[in-house]
Amino acid sequence: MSELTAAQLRAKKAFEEKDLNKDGLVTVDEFKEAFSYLSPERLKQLLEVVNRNDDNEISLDEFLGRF
Ligand SMILES: [Ca+2]
Ligand SMILES: [Ca+2]
Repeated sequence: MSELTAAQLRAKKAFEEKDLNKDGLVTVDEFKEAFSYLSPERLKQLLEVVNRNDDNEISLDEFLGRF
């Protein structure tokens, strides 16, 4: 991976906080846990944007792609 910008580094930190079991992937369940304050519809929309390859996990690359 190329050099990360400051914003990406912050995002990486946020990603690692959401990755509860520290396996390097944020599963849909972990994602829902992290964004439990969002409504179910909003969560679903956000997931569709972030999880671009439509598996049930969000990789760091997918997460950083948002920034
Ligand atoms: Ca995980
Ligand atoms: Ca994915």
